Amino acid sequence: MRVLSGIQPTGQLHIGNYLGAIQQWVDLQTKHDCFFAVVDLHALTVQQDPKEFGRATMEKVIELISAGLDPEKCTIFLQSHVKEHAELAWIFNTITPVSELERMTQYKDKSKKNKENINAGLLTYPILQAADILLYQAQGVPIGKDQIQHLELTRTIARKFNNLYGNTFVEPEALVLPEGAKIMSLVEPKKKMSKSDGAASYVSLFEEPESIRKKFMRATTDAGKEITYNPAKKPGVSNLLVMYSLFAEQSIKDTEKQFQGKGYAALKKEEAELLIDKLEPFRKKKKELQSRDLYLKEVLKRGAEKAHSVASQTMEAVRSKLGLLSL
Ligand code: AQP
Repeated sequence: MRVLSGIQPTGQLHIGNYLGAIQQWVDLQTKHDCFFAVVDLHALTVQQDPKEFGRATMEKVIELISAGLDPEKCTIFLQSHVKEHAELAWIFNTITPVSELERMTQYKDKSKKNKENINAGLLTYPILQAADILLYQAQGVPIGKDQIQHLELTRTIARKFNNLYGNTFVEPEALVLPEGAKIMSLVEPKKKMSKSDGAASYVSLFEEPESIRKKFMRATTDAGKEITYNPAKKPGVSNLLVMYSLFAEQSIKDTEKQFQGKGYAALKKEEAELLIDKLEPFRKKKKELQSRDLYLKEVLKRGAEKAHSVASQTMEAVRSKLGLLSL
């Protein structure tokens, strides 16, 4: 199976990103032909400081490798290194109704949050995402729950192009985990954990131990004392239980049993220590990679070449289907 997924370079890689998406990537890379992109063009929908942007992009590559991606087992590349992404996105712009884009939840949320910069890119973001995926003829796209609506639109775009111009694209399936696909904010546990919602709401994958302890101890919990899984009535405790069970690799039921009769404070304390322990190898690996500039550049060069060789073939087929002349 061909697999593709991506992550933005800006902001912190948090445990929501990890449990919903990256952990799947690490697992899939040993079984499938995987392409993972740092989607730097997507991040430009928010204005970036050019000096900081390059640094953040390289840091995201470092973080993905630190979290378990192995450049020998999968293709890691930057979206902007493969020009076909922008080219195919333009073609898809011409077959996607604006009304479909306007009903995307992410567009509505982000335009509410960024009232002073509702740019066209924010609206057409899912079209570029469709191009990212369809260029590689990916059958599987490992994502968190928040991205399912965009993946549906990608499938619609693939079908529409195929109907209009003849069979060209594979219709991809979303690979969404049964648990962890939507980790909630530590502050507002009815909202998803999000890097743009303030540092107290998420734990970074590379967070220092003291800060992990503080964030868990301050996490919002619910009325009552009992530690039971009930997302509707106890969203805060349920979110803590989900995260604990995923990091401890045990069921939610067993986790409930483990904390039976103990209070919320005990759960928070033990959860913080569990995460400190589990995230330690990531922190170590990140420090080690930070000085390996040449190696990282080589990884990206190889990744760009491999990605381009697949993307250019798809684009050639698209150009020919559309009647765009070649030289
Ligand atoms: N809370 C989450 N739970 C599970 N999965 C999540 N993902 C994001 N948040 C959660 C998944 O992580 C992958 C990469 O995400 P992204 O870089 O595209 O960023 P995002 O989805 O926009 O993540 P944020 O933190 O919510 O960013 P902002 O604040 O900018 O909107 C995706 O597969 C995503 O589903």
